[in-house]
Amino acid sequence: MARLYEKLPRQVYETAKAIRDMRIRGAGRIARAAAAALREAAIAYTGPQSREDFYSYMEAAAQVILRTRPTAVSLPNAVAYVMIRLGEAYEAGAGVEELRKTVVRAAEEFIEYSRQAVERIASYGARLVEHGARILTHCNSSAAISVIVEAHRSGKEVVAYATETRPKYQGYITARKLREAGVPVTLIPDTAVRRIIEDIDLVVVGADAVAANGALVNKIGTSQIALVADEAGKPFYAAAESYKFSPATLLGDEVIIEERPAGEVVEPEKLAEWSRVRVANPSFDVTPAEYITGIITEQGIIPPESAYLILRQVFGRRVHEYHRYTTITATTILEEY
Ligand code: RI2
Repeated sequence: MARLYEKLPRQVYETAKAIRDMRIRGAGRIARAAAAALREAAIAYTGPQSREDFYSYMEAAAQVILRTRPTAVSLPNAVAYVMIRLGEAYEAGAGVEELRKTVVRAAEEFIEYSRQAVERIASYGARLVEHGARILTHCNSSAAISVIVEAHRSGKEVVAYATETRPKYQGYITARKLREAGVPVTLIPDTAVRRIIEDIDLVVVGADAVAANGALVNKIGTSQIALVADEAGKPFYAAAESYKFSPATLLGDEVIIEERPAGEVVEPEKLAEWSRVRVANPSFDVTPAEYITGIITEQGIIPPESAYLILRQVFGRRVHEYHRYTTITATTILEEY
């Protein structure tokens, strides 16, 4: 495998590193970047004009992209979308040029689908929002932001609350984005959610993965917000494209929760001072279906219990093939290249 890795173009490693270091982040963006990296790899292929070589080269590229972050299932789903189509063309006997075109076409199809999915989510989600609504969001989700911005664009005079989202403060990005779109926004510490929940009409967050039982895996702190919303009787929605639903959970697997470096929680240059303290940095948590009012997908707004139906409809007979790519991500993370 090492020999094949050497032949991969630089862009593949750069994308993988950027995903791992969270310079490319957000489940949807990661997925689109993964598909784009596979497209670039296919275009850049200069190896022997043999179908077998091209196929193993693309498998190697897929592996590098997959071994970056384990939780957002949109990553293996995007890779699988492309690689399954490559596999089918390969089985049908296609030559290198045809295989290359198949990869480029599939990657572009996925990217286009993903963009349109976020637009549809914006439009479905905005219908849930009443005039003058006060909306709380957490972390930085382009799907959740799209709902808030679309409600604002349609003249509903919404206001937003964004949590800071320790430890990496992605809530700052959200607050700026909402402000740039003209939405009045209040930035709050994560710890202030229960204090301000009475001022909120609904919560809309994103998703890194949705399990077959309707549980939501999203940025750490999401489940606390869901509990607080439940206690206060406020609706709690997740905005999730269908490729954020986890086919592996149909087969009984759990979603792996990424543990990130301690240097994101305490100042990295002061890590030595903390050497006698274990610092935990789980990046995601799980919100059970019972705390979720609905999931806004590009196919409509569904109760969380219908996650199973979305999975059956989207992945159907290909569930085992998708599962293979999820397993690679889950078992082999954060390796150095
Ligand atoms: P969109 C992010 O993960 C957040 O947890 C966010 O809710 C989710 O991805 C979905 O984001 P991270 O990459 O796809 O910041 O909606 O760890 O943009």
